[in-house]
Amino acid sequence: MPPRATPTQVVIVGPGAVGCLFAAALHRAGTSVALLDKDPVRARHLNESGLRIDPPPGGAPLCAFVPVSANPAELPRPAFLVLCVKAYDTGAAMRHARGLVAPETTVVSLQNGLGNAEQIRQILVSPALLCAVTGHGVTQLESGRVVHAGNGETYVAAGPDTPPGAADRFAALLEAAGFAARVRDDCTGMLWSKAVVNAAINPVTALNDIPNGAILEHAHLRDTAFAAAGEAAAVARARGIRLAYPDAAAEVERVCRQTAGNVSSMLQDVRRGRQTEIDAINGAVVRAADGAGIPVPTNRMLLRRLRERPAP
Ligand code: KPL
Repeated sequence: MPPRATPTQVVIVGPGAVGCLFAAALHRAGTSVALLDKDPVRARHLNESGLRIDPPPGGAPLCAFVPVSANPAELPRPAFLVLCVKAYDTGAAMRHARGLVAPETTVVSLQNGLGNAEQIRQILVSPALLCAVTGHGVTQLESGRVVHAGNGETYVAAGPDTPPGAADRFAALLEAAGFAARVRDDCTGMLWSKAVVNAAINPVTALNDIPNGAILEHAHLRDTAFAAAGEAAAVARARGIRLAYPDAAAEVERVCRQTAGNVSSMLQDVRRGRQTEIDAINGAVVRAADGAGIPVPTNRMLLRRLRERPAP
């Protein structure tokens, strides 16, 4: 008899919009997956009601009962521990989940913003670490209820501390779950390529309470978004970082069209009165620009205006 295949274990930390989308799709594909939540009450609720992902109009909803726990001791130590939490929660989430990291576990940061890997390295000594970014547009309606409003690619990149083959193995799991996943060889370039787009779309949508596609309908908002992206791209170039596209404004336009109906993650945070990722996105651009002596007035203005919002 052939040896029984060992199930690939994935634990996703954070049942937000992205975490629920990936957990439900991996589960449907037969991958053994569980969710770690920081909130025991919500974890109990998610176990009872399951996850529901509604695709763009016309598609059938994806419903899945994925085990959710707030107690890491109840979960298996997985092959991939995938952080899908907000950038400002990275440290706390990693401290909560650290007991799940076995010698063979690869930690995956599937998050927005810059500086997540650095935060993880402050908590785990020489972790096996993989970075990933996704362009999927997802909106959380309530706990476990997500609208999948726009498709996008997911990129996975090995860093200096990624075990050989881990990026390919993780991308293959995502592909099997129906996601277009590509492996990149340049982690910093990949993270900045996403951050440049987020620096444009997220604050402009958040400040104006509009979906991503509406940026292109108003000349002054489009100009602001393109200026923010152009500045961020100039900072990346000055630091010798290779972006995945030649023209930052054209990339912002492409993502706005691809995720036109989506409410950006930052606007979702603003609508719920929650903290935003502005410091890990435009704040990180401004800090890097200051280090390189590059003017970034639009990023500075967006950062200031988001920070000036009344505290949640
Ligand atoms: O990453 C996103 C976000 O909302 O944070 C985009 C790609 C802009 C989709 O809304």
